[in-house]
Amino acid sequence: RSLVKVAAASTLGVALPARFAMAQQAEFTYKYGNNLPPAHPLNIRTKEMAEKVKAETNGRVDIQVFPASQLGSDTDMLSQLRAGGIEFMTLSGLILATLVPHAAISGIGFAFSDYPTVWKAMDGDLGAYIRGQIGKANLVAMDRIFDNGFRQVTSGTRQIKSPDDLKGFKIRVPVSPLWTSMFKSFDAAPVGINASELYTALQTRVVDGQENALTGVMALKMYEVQKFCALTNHMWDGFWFLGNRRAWERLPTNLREIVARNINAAALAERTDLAEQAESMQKELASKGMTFSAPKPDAFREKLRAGGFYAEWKGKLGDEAWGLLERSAGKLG
Ligand code: X2X
Repeated sequence: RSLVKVAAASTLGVALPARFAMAQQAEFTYKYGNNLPPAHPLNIRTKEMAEKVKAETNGRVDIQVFPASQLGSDTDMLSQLRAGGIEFMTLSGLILATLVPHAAISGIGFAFSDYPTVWKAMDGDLGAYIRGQIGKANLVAMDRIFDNGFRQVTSGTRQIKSPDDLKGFKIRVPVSPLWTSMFKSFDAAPVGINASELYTALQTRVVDGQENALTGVMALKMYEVQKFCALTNHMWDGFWFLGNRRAWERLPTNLREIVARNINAAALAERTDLAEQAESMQKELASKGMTFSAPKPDAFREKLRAGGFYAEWKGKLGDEAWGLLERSAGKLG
C-alpha cells in the first residue's frame, strides 16, 4: 500500500515524506448518509464521531458524512446500502421495515410512555431482537440506536385537539407500512413521502400536515409552513445506524471495534442532546409562530384499540416480538 502511494505521489511530482503521504489517503473511505439537516444533533454527533474514528485509526478509516438526503431519499439510500454503493446510513426502523418487517415493532402507537422505558427496551432484549432481524437481511446494525424523539402532529390548516380532528386529515407519513396503518386507524388520509420531499410537500400543500418530534420540526424548518402543533406523543422513533455487511466485514477487527465504539458513543451523546432540547424546543417553535395543543392521549389510543390496530399488528409481528415489546412497555391494546 505505502509503496503504491509513494509512487503515486512521486508521479505527481509531489515531494511529500512517505509518512505524510500515507496519512493523506485512507484505506477505507466509507460513505454515511442520513436525511436530516447538518444542524440536527444526529449530524453534529456523527461528524464528531467521524473525526474521532479518523484520529484513532491514524487516518486509515475515513467516514464521510452526507446529511440532508444528499445521497438520495431514505428509500434510495436503503437500496444503495444493500448494493454496497454506500457503506452506512441511519434509518428509522419503521422505514427499514419495508425490508425487515419486524423492525417496525418499536413504533407501535403509544407503546412507550417515557425515555427510560424506551432505552431499557432498545438497549435490552427488544433492541437485540430487532438487530438480529436486521442481521438476517445482510445488514449490520450498531448496538445503540439514535433518538428521533416522541412524535407530534403539525398542521397548516387546523389545530388537532381530538382524534375526530384527524378524520380525513391529509397527513404526510414516512414511507412505511406501520405509519400508514396507524394513521388510517385514526381515519386520517396518510400519504407516504420521504423526508427529502417533506418540506416541499407541506409548502405546496400536497398535504395539510405531518408528524415528527419537535427537534425535527425545528431542524427541517417546518414552522415556516405549519402553524399548529398537537403534542400527541403518539409514538417514539429512533434511527438505527446501519452498515453494508460486506463493507463492514472488510474492516479488520481492530478497526471495526474503533468504529463501533465511536458510533455507539455518538448515539448516547445524541440522545442526551435531544433530551436537553426537549424543554426549550416548544418555546422556540412558539416564538416562530406555532401554536400548541396538548390533547389527552387516551382518546387517540382508544381509537387505535377500537379500530383493531393493536390486534392487527400483534398478528403481523408475531408473539415473540409482541411479547418482547409488552415486557418493557406493558400490556398493549
Ligand atoms: O422522515 C421523517 O419524518 C423522519 C426524519 O422523522 C424520519 O426519518 C423517520
